[in-house]
Amino acid sequence: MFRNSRLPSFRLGNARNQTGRIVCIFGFALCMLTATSRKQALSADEATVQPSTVLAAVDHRHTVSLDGAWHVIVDPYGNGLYDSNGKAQSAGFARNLAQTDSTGPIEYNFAKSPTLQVPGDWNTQRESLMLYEGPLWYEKDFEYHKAPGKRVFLHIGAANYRSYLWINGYAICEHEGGFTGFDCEITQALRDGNNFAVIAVDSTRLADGVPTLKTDWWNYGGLTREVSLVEVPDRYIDEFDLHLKRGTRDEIEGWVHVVGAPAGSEIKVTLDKDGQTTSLTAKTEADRKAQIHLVDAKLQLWSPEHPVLYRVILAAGEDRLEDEMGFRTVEARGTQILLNGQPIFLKGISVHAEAPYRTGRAFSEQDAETLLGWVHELGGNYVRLAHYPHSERMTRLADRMGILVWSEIPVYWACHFEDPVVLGKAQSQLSEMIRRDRDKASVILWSVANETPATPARTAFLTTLVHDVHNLDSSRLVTAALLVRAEGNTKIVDDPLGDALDVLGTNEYIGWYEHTAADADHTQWDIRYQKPLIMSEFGGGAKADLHGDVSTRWTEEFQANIYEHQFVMLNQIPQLRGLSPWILMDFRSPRRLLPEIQDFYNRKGLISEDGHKKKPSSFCRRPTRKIPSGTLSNCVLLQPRFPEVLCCARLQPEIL
Ligand code: GCB
Repeated sequence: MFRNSRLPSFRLGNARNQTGRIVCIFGFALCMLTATSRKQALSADEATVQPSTVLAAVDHRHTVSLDGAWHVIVDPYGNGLYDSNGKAQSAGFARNLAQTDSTGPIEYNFAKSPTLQVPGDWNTQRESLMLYEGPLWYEKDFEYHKAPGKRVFLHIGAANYRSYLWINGYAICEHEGGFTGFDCEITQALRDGNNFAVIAVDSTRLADGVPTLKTDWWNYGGLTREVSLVEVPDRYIDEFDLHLKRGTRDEIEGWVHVVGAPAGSEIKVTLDKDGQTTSLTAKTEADRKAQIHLVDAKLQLWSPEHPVLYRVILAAGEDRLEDEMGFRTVEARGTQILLNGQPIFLKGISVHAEAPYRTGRAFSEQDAETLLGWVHELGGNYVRLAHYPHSERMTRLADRMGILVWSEIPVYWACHFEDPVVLGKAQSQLSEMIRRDRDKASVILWSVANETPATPARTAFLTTLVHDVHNLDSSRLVTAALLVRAEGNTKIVDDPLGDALDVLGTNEYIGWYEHTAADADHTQWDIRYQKPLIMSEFGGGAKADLHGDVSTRWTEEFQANIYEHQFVMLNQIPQLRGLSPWILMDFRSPRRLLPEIQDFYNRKGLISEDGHKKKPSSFCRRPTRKIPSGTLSNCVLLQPRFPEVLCCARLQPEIL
């Protein structure tokens, strides 16, 4: 998110004094350098800080990667970043100065500092940074020759949590939010030839941040996803929305937005499937958007069984953007979720962006393949990407694999719901998430929150977010994982937010945080909304390979027993339309301190961080050739490709 009020006020050109020397005042130190030591790319007036944006389908554009080794300076007191009032300033390390005889003391040196890999959290790259939360500087030299008439953006896949960006000493933009990608225009600050980028990332948790101070996941800091340069023409497509119109099987509707396009500019949209093309031209209006309505009688619909993707080519003047997209509808009708007009049951699991095998924040294609591969192996057609937007590689792969996605922003637990500034931060992350992933057929649910207390301020805050989603993207469903209250053996879902949601999500931990596993068998659900319900979390912890009887906590047997009883209960919830138990893989959390069992890991994974499959995962994969009689006759085959695999989530008769 970009906040004007907090922009670094420093401009390199502004600080030049009459003798041609640049004077920077930083904290109590005065540093000077000769102006000739750097070739100036901009005059004082030209140097501007622009709001960051999100370029749609940026991963399909021509980019130059800046991934790899970056010099880093750990700056625990924010010495080079904040002034004595804690305000961000540009007069510090951003200038990447080197000591010469004519300068005052320069107390940092990027060139002599060690490196870390980007993408990657800093915590798992250097032992001493495992628990580090604070500012850390990144610097990279790069060569760039900009083609005439092009604009260039610096793309950041994710930087946790606040980041400040400079090119060649010029402040470019500032961003808040650790899990959404953003793009900053750097056209004017670039030089032909040698350049340097400096990015300060501060992972300090903020009471008024999103999320707020306490979370149950590791606060991995740094440039956790890819960094690249993106070149676009002067007029370029920054955003589009193309989706199948509800109630149809062949009508694609939406719009394409072209930055800088005068009204009446032509846009061509082409759909290509194995050489069979359909196209349409449309004209931009005063708002630089062209409305699209394209009919393709032979359109093949995307679904988990047939994840058909089209090549979609958007052409606007000199800009050409090619994407891969599937087309499907999703809607809620009564207590049903309909995919392409047909009822669907979401058989899935929750996943954190924790890297399998190597730990740390997940970012790579291989991470995505392992995590989503396990989801398929468990028989899932759906995944809840908790608790923040995951890497775009995950949603791209979900598109290709046919896995339906719940994607959410980190409005988690006790955010400062009374504070309009916090609302602004949540809104910003929400729109960045939607802008990036609105081209993914796999994403069917936008979640606005997880386990928030049902106060009036919270409900007003989240209702605003729900309306935002409906305004930004009316083609998908809005959900949230709600807390549930209990009276005796009855769980009551009456959170007032339920009014605004399209689909209810509920978390419960019978057998782990409350009661015994067997108590689930007698638990009734009183759901006060006639809407589809997803059991968005349930489960319990086990240390991989620790065995014992079902009453011994932390054993795989104890964990499996929770699942056994949960399915008895779940089978009795008529409006259950999906489940995503907690969680696919063990993940690091600073709240999980029990020695020899947790050691900073939340152990509720069905799989350990090094790939050990615990008992409940085989429970879900238990070969059962025959469908048992009685209540189990309504069980869902979780793995349509291997029909012998059975897991017992009941479908309603009308779905079967
Ligand atoms: C929850 C949270 C999740 C935690 C989980 C747990 O309800 O939504 O973030 O990790 O419980 O393990 O306690």
